[in-house]
Amino acid sequence: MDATFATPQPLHFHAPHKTPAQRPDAGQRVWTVAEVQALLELPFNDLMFQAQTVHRQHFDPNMVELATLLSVKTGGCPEDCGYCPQSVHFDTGVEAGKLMGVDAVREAAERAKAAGATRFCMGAAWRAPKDRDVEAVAELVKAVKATGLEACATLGMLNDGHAETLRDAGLDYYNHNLDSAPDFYGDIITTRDYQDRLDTLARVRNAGVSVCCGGIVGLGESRLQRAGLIAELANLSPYPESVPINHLVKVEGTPLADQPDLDPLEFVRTIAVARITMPLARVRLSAGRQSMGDAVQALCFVAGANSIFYGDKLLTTGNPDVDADGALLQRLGLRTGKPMPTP
Ligand code: SAM
Ligand code: DTB
Ligand code: SF4
Repeated sequence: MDATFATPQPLHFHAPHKTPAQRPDAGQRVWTVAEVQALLELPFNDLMFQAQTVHRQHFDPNMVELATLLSVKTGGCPEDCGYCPQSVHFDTGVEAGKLMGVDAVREAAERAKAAGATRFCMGAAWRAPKDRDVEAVAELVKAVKATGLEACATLGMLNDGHAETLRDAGLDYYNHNLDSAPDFYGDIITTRDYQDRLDTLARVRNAGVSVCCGGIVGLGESRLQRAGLIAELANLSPYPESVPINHLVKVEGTPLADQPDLDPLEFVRTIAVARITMPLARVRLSAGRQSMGDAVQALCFVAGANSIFYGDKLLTTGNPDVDADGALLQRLGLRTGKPMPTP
C-alpha cells in the first residue's frame, strides 16, 4: 500500500499564522479504519520494512528529538481520565499544587537545554485554563523561548482567544491528545467528550500553532480500536505535526492500575502504523519507556519513532534516567537534534 502523500511536499513545521488551507498538504490521503487495521496485521517484518521505508523517505533515520517535560501545575484535576494520577477522582497520592513561577520554569528549561533537550513541554492538570491562567502560562512560554528551546504546552481544553495568546507568546506546539478511538473513549473518560477534544484541536490549528496530538495504548482497547485511534489522528486535516504515542503507565489508585500488560510488539506495531499514516510527523515514543526495556525501544526507533521524553520524570511518574538514555542512544548510533522532514 502506498502511504505517502499524493503531493510529496513537507508540512510547514513551525509555520505559525498559516491556516490549514494555506498549507501544502491539502492532498493528504484519507485512511479507513480497515486500511489501518490491515497495516497493524501485516507480518511484523513487512510492517517494520514499510515503516522504515517511509521514515527514510522523509527523515534522517538516525536522528531523535529529546523533549523534556515539566509539570507546571500538578494534580487536583476535575476530569476523570481513567489512566491519570492527577485526577481528583482517584486516590493516587499526587498532591495538588499551584502554577509554577517564571523563574523556576526558566531554570528548569535552562537545565533541560544544558542536558541536550531541544524541546520543552509544560503540562498543567486543568480541565480548561481560565483567561488569567493562559496569560500566566504565556509568560512561561516566553521564558522557555528565551532559552532557545522549542516550547510546547498541554493545559486541557482551550476557549476562544487562548490559542492566539499562546501563539503570540511564541508557543510552537500545543499538545492535546485524542487518546483513544471514539468508540472506546467513553470507557476511559466520562467528564468530557471526543468532540470537546476536536474543538480544542481546531482552535489550536486555526491559530497557527503546530498540533501535537496522539494517544495512549494499553488501556484495554482492541486492535481494531487502536486502528480507530490512528485513523482519527491521520485523518485530521492536516494531520498533527507531532504525534505522541503513550504506553499506559499503571498508577496505583487509578482504575487502570491492574490492567493486563499489552504485548510490547503490539505497541511497536502502533508506532509503525503512526509513522506510515503520518509520514512527515514527529512520532513520539512517549510515556511508558521505563518499563519497556532497551530492545523494545530500539524496535520503536526502527518503526519510525523520532522523539522521546528526556529527563528523569514525565509529569508525575518516572522516565528512564538521562544516563541510561544516553547509553541507549549511543549503542544504537542515534544522534539527537530536531528531526526536520524532507519532501
Ligand atoms: N490535562 C491536560 C489534558 O489531559 O489535556 C494535559 C495533561 S495530560 C497528563 C496529557 C496526556 O498524558 C494525556 O492525554 C495522556 O495521553 C497522557 N497520560 C496521562 N496519564 C498517563 C499514564 N498514566 N500513562 C500514559 N499516558 C498518560
Ligand atoms: C503526552 O502525550 N504524554 C505526556 C505529555 N503528552 C504531556 C504526558 C505523559 C504523562 C504520564 C503520566 C505522568 O507522568 O503523570
Ligand atoms: Fe486531568 Fe489531563 Fe489527567 Fe485527564 S489527563 S485527569 S485532563 S490532567
